[in-house]
Amino acid sequence: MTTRAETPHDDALRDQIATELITARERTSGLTDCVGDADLVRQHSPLMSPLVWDLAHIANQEELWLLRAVGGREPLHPEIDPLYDAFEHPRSERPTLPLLPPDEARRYAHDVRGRVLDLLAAAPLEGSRLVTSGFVFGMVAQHEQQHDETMLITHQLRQGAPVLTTPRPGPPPPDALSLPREVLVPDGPFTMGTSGEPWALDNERPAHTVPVAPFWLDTVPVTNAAYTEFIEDGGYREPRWWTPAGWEHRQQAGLTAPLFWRRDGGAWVRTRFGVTEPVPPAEPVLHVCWYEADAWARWAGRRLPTEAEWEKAARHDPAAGRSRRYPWGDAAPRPDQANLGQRHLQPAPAGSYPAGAAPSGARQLIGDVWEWTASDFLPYPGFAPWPYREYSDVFFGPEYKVLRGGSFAVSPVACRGTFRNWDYPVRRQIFAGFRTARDADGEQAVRA
Ligand code: AVJ
Ligand code: FE
Repeated sequence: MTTRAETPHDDALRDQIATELITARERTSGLTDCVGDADLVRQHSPLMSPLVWDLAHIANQEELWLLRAVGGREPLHPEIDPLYDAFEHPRSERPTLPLLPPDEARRYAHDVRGRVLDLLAAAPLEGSRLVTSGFVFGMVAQHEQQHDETMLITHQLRQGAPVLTTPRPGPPPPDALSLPREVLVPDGPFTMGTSGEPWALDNERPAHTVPVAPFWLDTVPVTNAAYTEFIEDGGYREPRWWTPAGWEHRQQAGLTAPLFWRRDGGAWVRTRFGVTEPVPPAEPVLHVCWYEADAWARWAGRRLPTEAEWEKAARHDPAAGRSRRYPWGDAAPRPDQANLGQRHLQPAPAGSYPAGAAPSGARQLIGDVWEWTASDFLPYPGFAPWPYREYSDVFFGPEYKVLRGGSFAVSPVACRGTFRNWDYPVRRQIFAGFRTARDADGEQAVRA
């Protein structure tokens, strides 16, 4: 036999790739078909691209990586490549570019996708590193889902009547109010990062052993109720809780509460996707920057966990002595384990998803809110940029802080215990909250 063997495994992989691409496109369509053309081309915030830019950028990346790099095809519209290169034009200037109008952007995305599904039926999934295990197809599906989260952030910043609705998460389990405040993660090295996860991105690689001293970690993310105590205690007026850079930013930006919060009489209300309602006390706090998370932790006598601590809590199985894909094991997330994929437009109450708990008892490490860590975004020992430098390599350095765990807006395909996100410490529009830690020095856990 000289032709490529069609194994059942190969068929299953092609089906999985097609499902992930189709799932991503349904979400993209949902986020762009729910508003009119004026809302698609408008810049809702200087921090964000117009939605129509994300739409054509998604298609352009898919064309570059799948039709051109894998399929060897000629460009469909070579003249538009520079418009959708994220490094040629910062977000703030994208509205001034001669972008494809909404109907043309949709047609471009549709044309690319039709050709990609044809290619997928025939392309080899071995023979080069790019296609092995379907990596580059998985990378493109993750890329579209990452931009879907970006577009959801644009929706959050958009003014006007609500256009998105999803069911709210259910109530938390009965034990949510009696959970210990913190859980112990015992002393010892663990395997951080991965060398075997087929669709892991370059910054998650390679697997390496990291020593981690014992520490206590919050069982659940910090809630709105706990965050409000800091506000009411004058936390925003006390320089001692803030780093010098954090205090300077707090002053200069006039921070007094999380983004999208406002006082209404004696109570806090917040606006989410066009709906204003009282701040729900049991929900993990969202839309705080790294400086606010860090200040809250110091006020509470604690600190943010390092990235290695976070990953050990989320992946290390002390019974088997190895790192797993998720807090609950290696199997893909079920809806009762994690709030992912924009099933809800909000985090679930703290203490939800007991079936998704880590061995330590920590809950909601995956899903609900991105969690700020203490760590700068740096390459792991042995890191090699792949398949393009602009994904991670050009961002490494102390100006970015790492976020872990994914939010309600993150798709399962772009979420795992090794996944690393990063942003500037001043950013608040992202779906980020935090939990805190402290060194373990032999005494008992602090009770709730
Ligand atoms: C990993 C979320 C920081 O949106 O800037 C999308 C993902 N990279 N297109 C970003 C990404 C290229 C990236 N983050
Ligand atoms: Fe992108």
